[in-house]
Amino acid sequence: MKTLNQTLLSTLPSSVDKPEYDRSQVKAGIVHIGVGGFHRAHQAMYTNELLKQPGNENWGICGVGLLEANRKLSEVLKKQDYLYTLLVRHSNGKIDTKIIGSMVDFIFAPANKQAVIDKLISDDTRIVSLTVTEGGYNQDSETGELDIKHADIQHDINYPDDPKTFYGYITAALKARRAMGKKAFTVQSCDNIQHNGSVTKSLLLTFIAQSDVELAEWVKNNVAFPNAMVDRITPVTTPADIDAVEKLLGYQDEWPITCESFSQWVIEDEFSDGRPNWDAVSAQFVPDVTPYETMKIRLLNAGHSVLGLLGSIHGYQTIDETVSDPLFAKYLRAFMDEEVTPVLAPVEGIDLEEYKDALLARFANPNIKDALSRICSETSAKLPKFLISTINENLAEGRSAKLSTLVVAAWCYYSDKQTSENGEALTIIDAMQDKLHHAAQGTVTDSLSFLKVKTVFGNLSDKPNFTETYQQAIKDLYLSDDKIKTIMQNWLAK
Ligand code: CS2
Repeated sequence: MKTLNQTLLSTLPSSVDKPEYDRSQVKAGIVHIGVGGFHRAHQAMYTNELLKQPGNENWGICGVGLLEANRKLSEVLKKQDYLYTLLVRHSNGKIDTKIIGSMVDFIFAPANKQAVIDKLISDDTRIVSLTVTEGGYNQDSETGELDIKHADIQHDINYPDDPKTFYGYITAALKARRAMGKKAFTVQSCDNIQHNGSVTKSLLLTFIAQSDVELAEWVKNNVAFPNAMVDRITPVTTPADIDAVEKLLGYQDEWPITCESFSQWVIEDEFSDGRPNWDAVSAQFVPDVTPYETMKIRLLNAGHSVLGLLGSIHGYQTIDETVSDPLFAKYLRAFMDEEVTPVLAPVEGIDLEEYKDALLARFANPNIKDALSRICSETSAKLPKFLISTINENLAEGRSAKLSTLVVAAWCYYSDKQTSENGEALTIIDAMQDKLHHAAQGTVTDSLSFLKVKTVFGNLSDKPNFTETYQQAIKDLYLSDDKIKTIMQNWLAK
């Protein structure tokens, strides 16, 4: 079996969508930290389309993997000349394939830290973009500030020449650029955090100020941190995706990416040293991204968590399976209509009802087998960003947010039991798993035990207008013989 690489490209039929631009001429103007599936389906895809238009060859991507877990990816990409296949799966079963060529280099940081810093200092580098996941920012949920005590952050403050986190790498590079009189690059977050740019700026400035107040001031005045809303559902790659590439295209790609056909990227136009014309390939530049990101994170991402947690307890495996159960679809829609819509500002050019309809249709795509284990992974970093503000804003307006509250209680139950109601073990991936498990186990003696994990829930446990409803939900989950679906039904009827 032939393997995907640069030499193979010219042998593929002209019907295959592949990078026909001269990749040897593409320079990495973008260094991207955190090359997960989402980056490969989203920013790298937009950039690939842009590189097809002449005059953009300064905007290729050099990927960086900071984690030991990125070793395999680094080997696969290198072997494939950084090429990979995108399988765009439509709801009707149609699959569009596209070979992405915008990544022209990849550095596996644990084996070569200095190479990453050198790359960030290079004259070519004008944007450093990030998809390090919500948890990768080491943000304290209660205060929103950088968790300075975190072991990796402490390490990076104490050993600036041996960084582990993006904070350490970016700081080392900006320090050197400043000393060399070079321009600052833009730091562009592409994670699902409201005001992701402003948040990254504030966290990074806090980090830098621990060791160098003057550098922090320079960064504040010279580095742009555009906010952005990013959207494309990208499930974890499975062996079936590898088989699909072999069947459809006749070669072996060890790490293709599957995604839905929908894609959206709305970016604030603030860059320190130029930017690619991503708007020529259907991204949008706007002066203020706030309403878009709030809408997306609170409806789509929170909606995913609602289905993920409740569906896991029931024993479902994927989002499409869960939402095709009419009760789950009804619950999700009621959550969106009754608890999220009232706290959203209108978004210019977007009909919210249509947006919600479209979300339900996207979730129902039977060809996107988005595992609930992916959706529920790192829930402790996600819920504070996706759901807790919705709850707080409803409470402030005198509403109960009962459907969201049941989800929080269900998360307690899920963390406690760690099995579905059929007795199957759940795959739980969460940096706070042990702490949450322990807190959830305390529910039998203190019904608010789980909520008292303040780094996740802030002061929710001190709000009687929340805890009353929460305790009722806990009672239903723990003390009644009802299954989750009956409980959901009852809560919808409340
Ligand atoms: C998901 C996202 O688990 C999650 O956080 O909601 O990965 C979601 O699929 C993407 O944000 C879609 O744009």
